[in-house]
Order: sequence, then structure tokens, then C-alpha cells
Amino acid sequence: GQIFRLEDYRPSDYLIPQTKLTFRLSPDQTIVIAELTIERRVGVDRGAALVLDGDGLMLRGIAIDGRQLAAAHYGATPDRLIISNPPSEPRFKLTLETELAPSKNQALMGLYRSNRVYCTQCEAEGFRRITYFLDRPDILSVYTVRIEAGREEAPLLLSNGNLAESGELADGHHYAVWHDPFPKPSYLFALVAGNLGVVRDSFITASGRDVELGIYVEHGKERLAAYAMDALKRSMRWDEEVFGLEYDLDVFNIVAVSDFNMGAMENKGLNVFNDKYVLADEETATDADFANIEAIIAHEYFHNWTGNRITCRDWFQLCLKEGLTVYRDHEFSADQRSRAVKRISEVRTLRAHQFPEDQGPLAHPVRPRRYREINNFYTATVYEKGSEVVRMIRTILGPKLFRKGMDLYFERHDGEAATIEDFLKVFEDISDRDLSQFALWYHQAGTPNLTVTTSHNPASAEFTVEIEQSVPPTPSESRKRLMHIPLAFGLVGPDGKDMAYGSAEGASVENGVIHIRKRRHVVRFSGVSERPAVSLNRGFSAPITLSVEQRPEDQFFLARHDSDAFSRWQAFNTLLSEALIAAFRSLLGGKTPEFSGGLAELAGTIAGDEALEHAFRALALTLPGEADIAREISANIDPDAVFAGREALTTTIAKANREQFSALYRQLDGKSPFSPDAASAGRRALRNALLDYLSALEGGTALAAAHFAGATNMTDRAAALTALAHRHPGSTEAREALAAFERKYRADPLVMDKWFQIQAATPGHGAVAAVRALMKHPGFSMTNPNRVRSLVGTFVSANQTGFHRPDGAGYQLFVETVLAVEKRNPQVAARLATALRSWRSLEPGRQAKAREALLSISSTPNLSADLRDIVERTLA
Ligand code: BAL
Ligand code: ZN
Repeated sequence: GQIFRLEDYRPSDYLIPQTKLTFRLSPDQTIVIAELTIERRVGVDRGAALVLDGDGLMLRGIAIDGRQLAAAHYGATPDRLIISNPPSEPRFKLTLETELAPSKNQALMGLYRSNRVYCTQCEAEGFRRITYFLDRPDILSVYTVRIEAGREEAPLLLSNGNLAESGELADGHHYAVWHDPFPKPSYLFALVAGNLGVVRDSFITASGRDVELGIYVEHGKERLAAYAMDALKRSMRWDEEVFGLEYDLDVFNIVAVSDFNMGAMENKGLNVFNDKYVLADEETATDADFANIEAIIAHEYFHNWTGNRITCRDWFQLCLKEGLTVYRDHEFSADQRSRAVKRISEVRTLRAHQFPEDQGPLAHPVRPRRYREINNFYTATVYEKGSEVVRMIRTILGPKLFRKGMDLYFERHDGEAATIEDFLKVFEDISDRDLSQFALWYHQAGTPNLTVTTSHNPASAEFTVEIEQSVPPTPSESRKRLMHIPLAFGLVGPDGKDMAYGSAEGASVENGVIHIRKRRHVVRFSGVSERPAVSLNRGFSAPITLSVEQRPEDQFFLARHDSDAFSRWQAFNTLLSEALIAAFRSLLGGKTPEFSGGLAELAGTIAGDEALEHAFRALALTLPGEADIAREISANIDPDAVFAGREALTTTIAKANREQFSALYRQLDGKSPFSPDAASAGRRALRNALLDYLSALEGGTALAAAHFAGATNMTDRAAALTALAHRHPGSTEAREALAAFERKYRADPLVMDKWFQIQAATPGHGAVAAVRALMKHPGFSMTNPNRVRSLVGTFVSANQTGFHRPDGAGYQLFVETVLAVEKRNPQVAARLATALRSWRSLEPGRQAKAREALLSISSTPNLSADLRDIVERTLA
């Protein structure tokens, strides 16, 4: 396939300042009439060919300035429309008529019909499946959209912007005209039509604009949209208060659909959501679901400024809107909930998803320089690492200058399609700092590592920290340049408090941050009479790995005393991780793993520390996952040994703390009415973390079964079902609970997704057969992305022992499913296929089987560009 390169960017010869679209909707034969005002860009030769993008289109009519165009004057294929001699006037009107079959569109890009609702998904390149267009984000156009449909089939007709007109037509049809005054790229176009229920509310902006809010859901599910509506209003207020950004249209609509490739989409004034990120109540959604809904509602809303008002010049700049908007939604959630807990969760996500990407064959810079299929770049690197880069800018500049820089960004680039260079420039201009070395965070792939050693000289009261940076090679970037790494730190004294120091030499140190810019820094702190424990990368100030040589007791000390909550969690997590790696090595050597008593004791102390938030304690007690441990070990992975080591540590901690954990578990059994707020969720999280330990002990089955029976919300019910299914698979209690859950929720696909997930993640070699059987369950569907991701996606990404079965049976299932999904939906298949990205870190036997699996996909004829790109890069 074609490779697109950043350096090849050039502006389009033609612009489309205005776009008028008419849709005559029908499931199998929808007519689209596009009236495009085409303008030759100043300086471009008259008569330069006009080349429009298409994807699988059928052209039914074409006219210029109202006159039909003769066949000799254009060439149309499904994927391109070329008008070789356009009019020499600077402006003309091109009218195109295309015909679509939304009901047959299973790729869920362009216009499709899901659950009898017409909807669109245009990002990144779906608009060209609707009409021929300059389908690139730097073509900003003012849209007027007329939708016609049968009133019965589609009483609701929505598009971007404000409603301009609506009325009746003949034969039971009706129409609506929407006008969006803000010029926007085609990827933000949206249309929804169908018969849906609605929840309405309103919001008055800081400057007094009255905005009508609507969330559209399946009839009967209106009640389940209340939390999303609340989150929307909180997001709107927060963006005014924190960034000074107001909403700009008279209406803001959200539609929940059940077949959706992404989580949600930020179309101007008409967000379309995967229904799992809208619908929630305590009976059907877990606390994690509530938190996700809040974050994604906010994320899409925040795109109105970071993405829509200021969009991307080209798709290489995707992080300009995504990294920044993730940063904004992280900050929103941190303000709405607990900042420390939110930060720990973010870092866990980054390490689980972005680190393996950065450390494997799919590594790419936050701003990539080339791609074959842009759909494959909606990655953890662009999103999550992109957010970390914005966070580092704030760390380097400080909050005040950061906000001033953001203000300047909006002032300077509103209404434009911008680049990362534009973004960095506002911060350079506002601060007079040179960010050119820092910019490598956007341009260079790979996770930097800092190696740190410390020494103390009591006689001279000098504490020395030696720091060396390295950036590992990544595909097509073997030599790396040195980066600017803002490393937040503290020197923790014997009393547990941060120590003051006289001066620091050897690096620029300001506001608790060491600025690493060279390969090696020797930082000397004077006036440090007692040896401190050094707390590094506080708050996870930089997305790096650390190899710190220090006394083992320092790590225990920091886990008990660090004043930075994130670093306190990190210290304990590092201890757990080291113990799990040692256990893995013991098991490979044929020995029973042993753990220091101090670790289990510390787990008990943290669990019972009333000064700590419940949610923090729950996170601290959650052992690193099997994939986390494997990533730390990095080579020759035997997932069965990783699993066994983790089970051994779980049992050790549970046994050592049995009494205390049981008492605390009983004490947390709150009978207060359900609330989704962070504090209540934290209590549930801690109680369920304790359940996880206690269910590993004798009597654990009965305890988990009682927890299941007594559950009054989905968080507790799902936690109990997980404990039963994962710790006691095949037990009567597990089987009965799974059956009861299925009976109760079989009519609710989103809840059944949890049932699929729990079983798909059940450890052990039996999972392959279980997943195969579940694929025949009436609630499963190969055409619905949520179902595929819940069952097969969970199996390949969250079941290390099952998926990586030594005989390759898990890989066989993977190959079959990826190829079956690909026939309908290449985008979802390509995403699924990334599950083998870390195949080279497996032990040789599994590695060979994984390679065979990847080769068998790559040798399949007629692969989609999406899947071919992933598989070939993974094998390269
Ligand atoms: N723009 C695609 C979905 C999102 O990141 O909001
Ligand atoms: Zn986004």
C-alpha cells in the first residue's frame, strides 16, 4: 500500500468554503447530493486538475455551475474523482450525486445503519464514503445539511450546528435543515436519523448563552442517561473555569449507538457515542464504567475547542488534538475525583498500553512521520503519551505560564488547522524558553530510561545523585538524541519529611524538578547532613522507566512515608514487582518462590491506614498484572510461571493478613444507598480488593458466593463473579453464579459484555475452549464491535495463560477471529491483531507459534490495508 509522509504535506490547490448536502435516506438506497463551492487557492494555476477523494462510491450525477458535465471532462472510479479541466473562474459550484446502501455498511465508517438508526462516523477518512470530497482536515467548510426521511422510520433528524428549518414532505416523509456556522473539516461531519428517546436539559454559559442539551438513546433507556447528562454539564462548567472556554452553538446533542468502532466521536455539536459510554445505573454499570463515562463525555466535549475550533493540519498532527484533549479530560477527572488516585490509574494505563507499544515493533513517535493506514494510529502513544507530553510542558512552565500559553494558542489559531510546531511555539513565545530539545518528545519514539545511583558524604553533608539517560532504539530509529526530561524529586529525611538542602549543582533544579538534558548529570545537594531516601519521578513527571540503585530499606521507607502519594504507591508497587520477578525466576529454576515477611506486613499496614483514601489503598493492594510483570521481565516469558508467581504472592499476602483483611472487609460492608461518587466507589474498590485476597484462601468460595448473593450493585456483583470464576473456576458456586447472572441480564447486551469478559479472562489453558463455546452464545455477535472486544478482545489482551497456551491453540483462535472480523470490519480486526505486538518477548516455543500465527494472517490473500499494516509491522 501507499506510504504517506509528513514531509510530503502541501496545501490543497482547491478549497471548499461551503458544502451543502442533501440526504434522501433509505436503508438500501440513500441518495446524497453534494453542492460544493470550490475555490482555487490564490497562486494556483488556472485549470489545475481537481482531484477528490472517494472510497467505494457510485457517482450518479455531476454538474458544474448547474450544467451537467460531459463524460469526457471527468474520470470517476469508486476511489477518486478527477476533473482534469475545471473552470478557470476562481470559484465555481460542483454538484455531485452519489448512492449509498447504509444497511450494508458493516465497516461502520461513513454512513451506516445500526439498530435501525442511521448514523455516521467520518474520522479519519469516512467522509469519502459518503461523497467525493477533499477529505483532509485542512479543508475547512461551512456545512448546511438537509435530511429527508420517512417520518415513521426516522422521526428524529440530526446534524451538526443549529436547526435552521424543518417540515413535511409528501408520502409520509419529512425534512430538517441544519446549519453549522463554524467552518470544519469533513471528519467532523455527522448525521443521525431514527426513532430514539431523549433526555433534555439546558446549560447557561458564563456569558449567558442558553444551550439546549440533548442525549438520545434507545426508547426506554432515557433513565440510564442521567449520569452522562450530569457529567456533560460538569464538563461545560469546568472548561469555563479552568481554561476560560465556552460552548459556542445553541444546541449540543449526544447520540448513543450500539455499533461503534471507537469509544465516541466529537462531531461538532453532535457527538456520537458508543452506548457503553453513555448508559449507566448502579444495577448495570460498575464504578469503572461511571468513571469512564464521565471521562469520555468530558473528552468529546473538550474537543469542541481542542480539535474542532482548532483542528489538525494533517493526520500526522493527530496528537495535537488527542494528546491535548486527553490531558484535559485527565485534569477534569482529577478535579472531580481524587487527584492522586486518578494519577495512579493514568500511569497504570500508560504502562499497560503505551509502554508495550513503545517497546515493541509498533513503536512510533507521538507525532508519526509516516503511515500506511491512519486508522492504526489512534494509539496509546498518540493519546496517552501525547497527554503526558502536554503535562510535561505544564511542569516545565508552571501552571500560570501554561495557562497563558493555552490562551495564546486559542487566540492565535482559532479557526485554523494547526501543527505541533504551532502548539510548541505559543509556549516558547509566552515563556521565552527554548523548547527545541523538549520537542523530541513528539518526534522520537521509545521510552527513555534513567539509571540513578546515589551517595552520601556525612562529613561534607553532601548528597550526590548520578543520573544517566538512554533512549532504546525503536524500528527505523536506531540512533536517538538526548532528551529534556523533567524529573520531579524529593529528598525524604529519616523523619519521613522532605529535607531542605542548601544548593544543587550539576543540573538545573527548580521547583522540585531536576531538568535532565545531557547524557549524564551528577547532581550535588549541599547541606544534607543525614542520608535521605530519594523519591524520583514524583507524580510521574515524565513517562520514563527508572533503574534506581538504592538500599532496599529505602524503598520500604518511601512506601511508608513519601509525602507524594503517587510515589508512595510507586514505591510499594516497585517492591511488589521485584518480588514477582524473583518469584518467576525461582519457579523457572524449579524452586518454590519465597517472599520477605516485610512485604506482606506492609500490605497489611497500607490496607488499614485510615489516613489513606480507600481508593488509594485498593490500588496499592492490587498486584501488578501478569502483563506488567512480563513487561518488566522483558524476555523469555513463560506466562504460566508469571501467573504461578503472582498467585503465590497473593496467597502469601492474604494468609499473613487474614484476620485484618477479614475485619476490614466486614467493616466496609456499607449499607448506605448507592452513590457513584469517588469516595463511595473507593470504599467498594477496597472491599473488593480485599475480597480478591480472601477468596484465594480456604473458605474463599463461600465468601465470594455470599458477596455475589448480597451484591446490590454491579460493581460488587462483577467483583464477586470475577473472584468465583477466576479463583474457583468450575466450582459449583462459580457455575451457579455465572448462570444466575446470565438469566438476569441476558436481554442487556452491555451487561452481558461483562459476563463475556469475566469468562474470557478466566486464567488457564481451558479458556480457549470456553471462548469458542461462548462465540456460539446467542448474545454474541461477530458484527458488533463491543461483543467482539468483550469476548475475543479480552481473551487476547487480558488472558496471558489462556491466549499464550504453549500449544498455540490460543493463537489459532486469534487468527480465525481476526480474519473473520476483518471481512466486515477491517478497523476492529486490525486493533485486535495488535495483541501479538510483544510476541518477541515470549520464550522460544511460544515465540515460534506466535510467528506462525502472524505469518498465516499476512499470507492470506486480499487483506485490508488496516490489517496488513499491523501484521507486517509486527513481523518486521
Ligand atoms: N476523535 C476520535 C475519538 C476521540 O478521540 O475522541
Ligand atoms: Zn479524542
